[in-house]
Amino acid sequence: MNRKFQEQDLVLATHNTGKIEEFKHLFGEVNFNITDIGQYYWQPPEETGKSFWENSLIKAREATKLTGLVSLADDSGLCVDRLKGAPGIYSADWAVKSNGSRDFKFAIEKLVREIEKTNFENPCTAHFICSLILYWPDNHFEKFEGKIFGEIVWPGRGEKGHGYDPVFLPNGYKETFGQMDRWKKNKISHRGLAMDNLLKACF
Ligand code: ITT
Repeated sequence: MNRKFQEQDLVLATHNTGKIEEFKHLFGEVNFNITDIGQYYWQPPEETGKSFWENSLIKAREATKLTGLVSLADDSGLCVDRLKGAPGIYSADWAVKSNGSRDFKFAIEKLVREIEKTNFENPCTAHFICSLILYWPDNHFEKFEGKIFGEIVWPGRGEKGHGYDPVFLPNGYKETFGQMDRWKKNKISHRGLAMDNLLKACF
């Protein structure tokens, strides 16, 4: 039996504005407060886990410790079959430039370079994963996952979304996530699917 969320406040344990907008849209109208962790003095913890689950748990636990609130954390990434699942849990790291800033054009260029080294044949299959943890102050947590399968296409298409969206074409669609209406993406995406499971189980 999953624990139900019955509190007045929920904190989103992420700095990623793309994720925050998607979460708020997925929750829709709610009768509790949704707070961004940016309102606190939040030093994002080192993501030292070996899996999406472990990293999501690290972020959720730290956010709850800091705020005293139930937190929702997301660890997600893109897994390319040709690259044995890379960038995977390192998806955000691939965007970090030598000056420390994040640039997803740079990450996508690296992704394409790595794929081109593999003498791939189309389609270049890949999936996005989202691992969510809902974490309570008494250390109880519930976990949920969503995956969406598709392929990598380049050059990237579309200006919408965030991260690797322009190069991800979900199976059964003609538009990349970068071209798709963002709320349409949100319904079918790894995050949308994981949130669907979470909402049914805990809300
Ligand atoms: P937080 O840890 O603060 O949540 P982050 O961006 O560092 O933010 P992750 O460690 O989970 O988040 O890294 C996930 C990366 O995977 C993210 O930065 C994107 O590059 C990519 N990613 C995840 N979901 C995505 C989506 O819906 N569309 C495009 N790229 C996505």
